[in-house]
Formats: sequence, C-alpha cells, structure tokens
Amino acid sequence: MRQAGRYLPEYREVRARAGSFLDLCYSPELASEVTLQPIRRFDLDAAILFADILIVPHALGQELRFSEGEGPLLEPITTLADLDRLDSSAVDMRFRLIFETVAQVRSALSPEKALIGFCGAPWTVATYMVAGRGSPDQAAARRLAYRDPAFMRALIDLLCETSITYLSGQIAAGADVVQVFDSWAGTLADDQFFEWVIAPTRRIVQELKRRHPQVPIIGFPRGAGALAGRYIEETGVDGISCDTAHPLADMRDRLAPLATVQGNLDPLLLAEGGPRLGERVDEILGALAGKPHVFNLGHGIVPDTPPEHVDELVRLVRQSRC
Ligand code: 1CP
Repeated sequence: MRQAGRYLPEYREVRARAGSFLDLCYSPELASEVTLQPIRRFDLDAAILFADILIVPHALGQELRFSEGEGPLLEPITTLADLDRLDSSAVDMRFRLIFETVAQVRSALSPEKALIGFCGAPWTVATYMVAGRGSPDQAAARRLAYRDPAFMRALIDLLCETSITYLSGQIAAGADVVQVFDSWAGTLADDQFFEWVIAPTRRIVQELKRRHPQVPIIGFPRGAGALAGRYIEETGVDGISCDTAHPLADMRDRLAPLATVQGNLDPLLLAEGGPRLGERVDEILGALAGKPHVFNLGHGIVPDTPPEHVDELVRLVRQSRC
C-alpha cells in the first residue's frame, strides 16, 4: 500500500522542492529519496516504489496534471479516434526514469528489505483515462464498457501490453516483487469483473511469469468481496491484498489456502490510534497465525495520520505473540 506521502514532513519538504507531483515521479534522485523515507523512519520490511498508477497513461501521451486538493485531472479518452491520436513517442524515455528510480532504490536498500514495484490494473487505470478524474462509482467507464465494448477492449489491451513492459522493466531494474492495484474493481457487476478485472490481470500475470518465473505478483482487487477466491485462482497471483472490509475469517478459511494474504488493518484506525489499534493488530495476527500472511493495511495511509502511530503499529506487530 502507499506508505510515503503527505503525512510525512520529510515528504512534504521534497515534494515542495520537486515542483509538480509528476516532476517528483520522473526525478530518480527525488523519487528514490521519498521511496526510502518510510524505511528510514520505521522498521518496515519492504519499500514500495514511489510513482503513481497514472504514469502509464501519461507515458502513453495522455495529458495529466495533479491539482492541489482535486487529485489527478486528465484529458478524457472515450473513442478509438482519441486512442489513435495518443502520441506515445515518449513512453520509453519516461519509463526509463522510473526504472532508474527502481535501480537507485535497490542499490541503497539493505539486502534483507524487499522492494515492491507496481502498476495500476488495466481496469482501474482505464476508469481515470475515460472519466479524466477519480470518481466514487466509476460510472463513466462502466457505462462506456456497455455502450462501446470494442473501445473498452482496445483500451484494456493497450494497458495490458504497456503494463507488462512497465512491470518487466521494473523487475529488470531490481524490483523483488510487483503489485497490481485494482482499486476500483469493487463496483463492477460480476460478468464485468470477469471481463475487465480477471481476464486482463491473468494476461499480465501469465506473461510476467513466463519472463520472470521467480518474482512474486500481488493483486489488490479492492472490493472484490465474494469474488476474491476466483480472482486468485483465475489470475494466478501469488498474493492478494485484502481491503479493510474483507472479513478476516474469509481471508483465513478461503483465501489463505490459495495465496499469501495481505492486509487488512483499517487506515482510519491507524490514523486514530489508541487502545483499539493494539487490539485489532492482535485480532488480525491471531486470525492469520500459521497462514501465509503479510501484515499490511487495507488501503493506503491517509494524509492526517500521525507518523508516531505508524511507529507504534510496527512495534505492536513486531512484539505480538500471535
Ligand atoms: O503529493 C501528493 O500529495 C500526491 C498524493 C499522491 C501520492 C503520495 C498521489 C496522487 N500518488 C501518490 C503516490 C502513489 N500512488 C504510490 C507510491 C507509493 C507510496 O506512496 O508509498 C502508489 C503505490 C500509488 C498508487 C495509486 N495512485 C493508486 C492505487 C492504490 C490506492 O491507493 O488505491 C491510485 C488509485 C492512485 C491515483 C491517485 N494518485 C494520487 C491520488 C490522490 C490518487 C487518487 C485519486 C482518486 O481519489 O481517485
């Protein structure tokens, strides 16, 4: 999950120095610095590359800016003609900057710490490309998938191919494991989930496994709920990140026999802290004791989280008797 960001004063300092958010992502020196910040401050086992899922559409030529308080804004792409007009001549050059960040982080990180590379899953990235921004229900992309499935197939195909190149390059540059973030998988009807979440993810996993059989792949189909088991079985991911709403008993009984489970502490409980935090850590670790489990949050750290709470969380996990 996201572990760098605005809740850390040292991130805000580098972010201000970088100018725009995209400048930060494309500066290997500054991006590796913010990737390493949480590792220096907390006793974590893994770093996650600092970049964004929207680097892929930007590298493909879609206009993108991150506006303060509004999140990402893109020039919407809704037709095959829009797709054809994309000028993707800078894609290799832009990806190379991200790969350079991976290489710099890997060489600065001690060998026992893992480096996680990532990309957005095709469906989730497509929701931003179509709507031009984030939305609570992803209605624009869901409607377009019904109205013009040929367009959606072309867009998803392009994202599959580009994501394979992108993740493969991150692995070649030193990523030990990669994660595919499908943050907006949870609003799809089940037939659409199979078509736009499972099938494209399977394609990415199969090709990465062919090229890099030793590198574990984690999927994060946020909101998959009852379809999480099918997601693991049909995509072939090695690990599944579970969102906060996913029941612990289901992670233990149904998912852990299929894959390593990650999750799923509520980021809002981490922001609040207090005695409930320690109780919940024990509940999660107790439920998943003896199972293949990576302790994690159910989603990214929220900006008003006091850094001391993250320190306390790591201490609680390390000390737990479960
Ligand atoms: O400087 C800032 O304030 C920008 C905030 C920010 C950060 C810190 C954005 C904008 N992206 C990121 C980095 C980021 N994004 C990482 C790097 C790792 C780390 O921070 O430790 C990762 C893994 C992501 C992934 C990402 N970006 C996802 C998938 C995971 C998730 O949280 O669901 C998504 C959906 C995005 C889109 C995005 N980028 C940024 C924002 C604010 C958003 C969400 C927009 C929305 O609300 O729809």
